[in-house]
Amino acid sequence: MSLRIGIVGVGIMGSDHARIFANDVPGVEIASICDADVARAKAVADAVGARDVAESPEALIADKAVDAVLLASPDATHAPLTLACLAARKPVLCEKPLAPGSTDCLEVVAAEAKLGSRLVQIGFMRRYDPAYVAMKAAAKSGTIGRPLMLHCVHRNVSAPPWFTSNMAIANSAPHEFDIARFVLDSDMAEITVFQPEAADPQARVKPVFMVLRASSGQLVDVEMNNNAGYGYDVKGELVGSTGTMAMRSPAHVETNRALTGSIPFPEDWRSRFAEAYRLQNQAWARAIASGTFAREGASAWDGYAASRIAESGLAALASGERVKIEMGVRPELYA
Ligand code: ISE
Repeated sequence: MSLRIGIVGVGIMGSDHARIFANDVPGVEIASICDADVARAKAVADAVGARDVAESPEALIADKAVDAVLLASPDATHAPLTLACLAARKPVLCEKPLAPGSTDCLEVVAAEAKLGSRLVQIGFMRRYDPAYVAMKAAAKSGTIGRPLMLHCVHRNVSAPPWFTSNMAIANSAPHEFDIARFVLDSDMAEITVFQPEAADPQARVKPVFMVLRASSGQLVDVEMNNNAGYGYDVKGELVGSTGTMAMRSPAHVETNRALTGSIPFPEDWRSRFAEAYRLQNQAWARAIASGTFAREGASAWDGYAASRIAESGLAALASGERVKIEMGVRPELYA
């Protein structure tokens, strides 16, 4: 019997997840879709052959014909709807962030720990990207010696109108915060945040440059630029004591003409990390079908940790000082 998935929110992310589940994840069917825009929900449901359009997220989560839930609704709804999935004992893949604030993340962590079963996975899909997986393996195996530094660059073409300067740290950079913890297998102890004084003082969203010290002693630097202009460009380089490992962005073509060679940049994350999303969604569905959870995926605790780092980064930006990242006590469930 197919795993019946309900999708809450079919905006840019939810509709892409619907496409991935419909085309690239064997053994699942999209049973129900819900969106505040009912017309959009119906259009996506028709496109992917979903049986139902639910009246509300709560109705979708309660639907006995829905076995598991993907949340791609607005950020502020992630934690309460994840709690509703836990109450219904339904596995949930919640798009990042788990919550805009770490306190709400901890509420989810506490609820899942009380349940005593891992039902929550957070959509930090870069953990499935082959480049970061290779970096993590190199860090663990000693292929490039002792890991010392991780250089990260995360550039978007342009920030949408609703995007604020703080969201560079709170919404975009959590991908780097999580992937640094994943690759180095370490929490982050401190963060310092800089902004280029040369940036346009009128700019709504300015670039930020962050330096983090990992609890295991490495340094991580992150350039976050939501208005790079030229393309969607994510880079990563792990520096070890005897070598380095750098990410190569996947490109299918290089065009040479008129004395020029060019390799196109993707417009956004959906194509750049298409393989990561596909692998993440396949692993999530496979784990549920086998009655386990995707150990390599991001847990609710990982969602909390990324949020704590983001909050500390915002405090560091405001103060201009280095900020210690204070973490709560990690429940045994996430050991
Ligand atoms: C955005 O906030 C995301 O979460 C996307 O996954 C990421 O790729 C994008 O660069 C961020 O701005």
